[in-house]
Amino acid sequence: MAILPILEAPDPRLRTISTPVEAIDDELQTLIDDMFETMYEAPGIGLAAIQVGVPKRILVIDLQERESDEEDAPVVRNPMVFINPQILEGSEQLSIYNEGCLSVPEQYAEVERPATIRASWMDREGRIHEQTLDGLLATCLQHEMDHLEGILFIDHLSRLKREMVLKKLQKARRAA
Ligand code: GNR
Ligand code: NI
Repeated sequence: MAILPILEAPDPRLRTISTPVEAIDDELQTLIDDMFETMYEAPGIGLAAIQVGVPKRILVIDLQERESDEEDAPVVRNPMVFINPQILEGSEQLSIYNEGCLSVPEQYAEVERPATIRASWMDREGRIHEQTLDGLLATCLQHEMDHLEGILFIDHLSRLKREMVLKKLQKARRAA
């Protein structure tokens, strides 16, 4: 297991269009394990392979939600792997979420996306899934799938807002 370095904007590698996975082999299993370790350590709720420099259509997601609404309730892990995911349908109804991205660290902005999606994907055993997703999982999967096309959440903002976020990111870096 290894924690991999996460690429950050404006790294041009984040603009790569990732290619489909052809075979699920040991090398891929190791990459998936490393992606989970990297995501949990960051910490984040999702990670696309391109964020660690691998242009393949692989995502890991774990919303790490609390068992109850109590502030100190234990967090439950529910690791999900999405290989070659597809969105088959998106609802007309949209939902707004204050999104962040490990590749745009500590910057947040509201993004509007379909509230419910029908998606298909392969898991790490190569089993095919097709499910209707909503809530944070639907938002997160759409955010991760954008990474596969070289798209960042800031691309959904107005040019003015996007440039403000990128400026703040540069400023935070200079201060670090
Ligand atoms: O950790 C993350 N949080 C998050 C919050 C709202 C919407 C999307 C996300 S994904 C992000 C991790 C990340 O950058 N994945 O690509
Ligand atoms: Ni992201």
